[in-house]
Amino acid sequence: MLYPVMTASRLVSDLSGVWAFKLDDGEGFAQKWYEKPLEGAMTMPVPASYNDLKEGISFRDHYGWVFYQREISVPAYVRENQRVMLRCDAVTHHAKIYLNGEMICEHFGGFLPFEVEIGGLMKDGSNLLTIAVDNVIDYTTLPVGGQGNMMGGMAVGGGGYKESKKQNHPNFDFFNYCGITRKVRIYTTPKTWIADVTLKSDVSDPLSDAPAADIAYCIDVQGPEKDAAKVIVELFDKMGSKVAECAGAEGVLKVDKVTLWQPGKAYLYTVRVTCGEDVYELPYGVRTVKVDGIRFLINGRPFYFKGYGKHEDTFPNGRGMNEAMYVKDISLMKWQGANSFRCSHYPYSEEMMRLCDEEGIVVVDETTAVGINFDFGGGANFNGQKVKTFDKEHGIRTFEHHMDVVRDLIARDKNHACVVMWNIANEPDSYSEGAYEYFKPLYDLAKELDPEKRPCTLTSVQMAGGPDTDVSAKLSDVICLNRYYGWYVGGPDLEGPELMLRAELDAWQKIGKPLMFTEYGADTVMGMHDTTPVMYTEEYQVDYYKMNNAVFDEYDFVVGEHVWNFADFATSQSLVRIQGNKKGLFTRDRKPKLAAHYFKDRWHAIPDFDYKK
Ligand code: GCB
Repeated sequence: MLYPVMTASRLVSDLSGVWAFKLDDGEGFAQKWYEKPLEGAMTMPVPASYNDLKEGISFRDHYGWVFYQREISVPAYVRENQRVMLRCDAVTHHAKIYLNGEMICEHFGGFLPFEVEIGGLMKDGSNLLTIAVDNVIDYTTLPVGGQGNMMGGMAVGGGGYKESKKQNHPNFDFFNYCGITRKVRIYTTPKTWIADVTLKSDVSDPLSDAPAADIAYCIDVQGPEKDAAKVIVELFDKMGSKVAECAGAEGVLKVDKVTLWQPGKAYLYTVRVTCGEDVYELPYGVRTVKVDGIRFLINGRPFYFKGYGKHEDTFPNGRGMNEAMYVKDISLMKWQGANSFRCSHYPYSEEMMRLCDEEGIVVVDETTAVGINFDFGGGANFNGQKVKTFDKEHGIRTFEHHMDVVRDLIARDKNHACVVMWNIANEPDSYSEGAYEYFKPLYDLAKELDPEKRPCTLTSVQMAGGPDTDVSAKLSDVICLNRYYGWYVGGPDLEGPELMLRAELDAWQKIGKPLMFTEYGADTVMGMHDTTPVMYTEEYQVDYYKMNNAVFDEYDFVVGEHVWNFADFATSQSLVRIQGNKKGLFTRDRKPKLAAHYFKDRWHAIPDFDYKK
């Protein structure tokens, strides 16, 4: 799906601002709140997660629906002459959209965009727009919700506890922030319009000084004149000079001397598509990505991933988009000598992806598939009894939606130079009966839909064991491990875990694929110090990382290290979470812990390319 931009033929109107808002008391749909102005509404900014914006635990942990509302209008002459679209970039997790009391659209999944045509449905003057949002998660949704607290296993007397009200139980370790978390926009196009642009570059010899590139394109045109409309595609360099042009809905832009998009040294061309009356423009970086033996090649050279698993998590926005923090985070990454991050555990905003293209940050792009694992919480997460994740009768029921998420993610992000790999799922049950059958079609779909055929992976949980039990060994192009040797495994001992880590790497080495660590980390409370590095102190975090990194450095097939996490973040309350997950190198407000300085030294000494021979 194309990102909405203003061009010579398209208008964009941003509906960000303060909307009317009300928590559903259970009567919202029965009383048709969407038909008239919300009574007794409170104020709520869009975009933002609502949870931290008003006080009280019952507000923060509200279970179920909420209603957002505002008036919209579009001049009649625009509606007569153009298609008028309402686009939501992300509504978490389930949305129903009403215009003047009629439901016009429903969408499942909280982290990808959707849109609906509204021009023909609008009346002159003011129109009442209501967006109802549901935050309920269960074993049919992504992310997955369970029926008990996955980290509650340590609570004493858990057996006697009965919940007093319905609540969500995330089967994952981040706060279930919800609401209209990204922008809502109205945009227009001519009646015959450019519906999609797909680009794929072939670079003759990316290692030469002046490589040539063939950029193959495919333009999807829709509307009454789609067969007659003439398509022209032009390519402009950074200075605005035209470097190639081609006619037709499919073709190849030939560039004799291409400037490649490089990690840390981005270069973006502009692709301008003209089709009849419609004009669409997008930034585009030319680069290659390939797995070759135990190497991960970008532009033909062995790349080493230095960076983080992250979250879209700031105060008080929650998961709400925060462009100032995006810019700050990338500045901190560069300060630290990092070159990459993973969109754990859901697709990030389109604004962040565009920024990474612009800043030369390498991204591992992830679906919303987190929590597909019924062993979390000691396996008692589902109704207090042990159920196998892929049990035909009682198991997970996410597959169809998971396929849709892969489809929509690739449709949204396929043209981004920053994206070098797709992550199909985080810490799923990749080691039980049924795992291969569940995951194989998802990998196949990603490969089929991605014009670039980027590498695919899943980030594997410690419980998955090694290559003999984990389906990643067969399915993933790059083995991605989430491992906590010296924290959940063996902490505070670092010597035994070191041996275990080495033993695991010895086993993976035999399968001949590149491997990276997509998570490793230790909870650390900022300001907690000791001469003996005990757990939770800043000293322990540094020692933990030194041990793990020294082992990574011994293995040529280890092609990257993504720490867990870039910054402290909000999660569900539990005995092992001290006002959030504290594994950040930075605090939630982006102050560096000792380990941030340690990594700054380490990463500035590690080159982006050719670190391992
Ligand atoms: C994991 C998860 C991540 C958690 C992390 C932790 O394995 O993938 O979502 O936050 O561990 O800190 O326990």
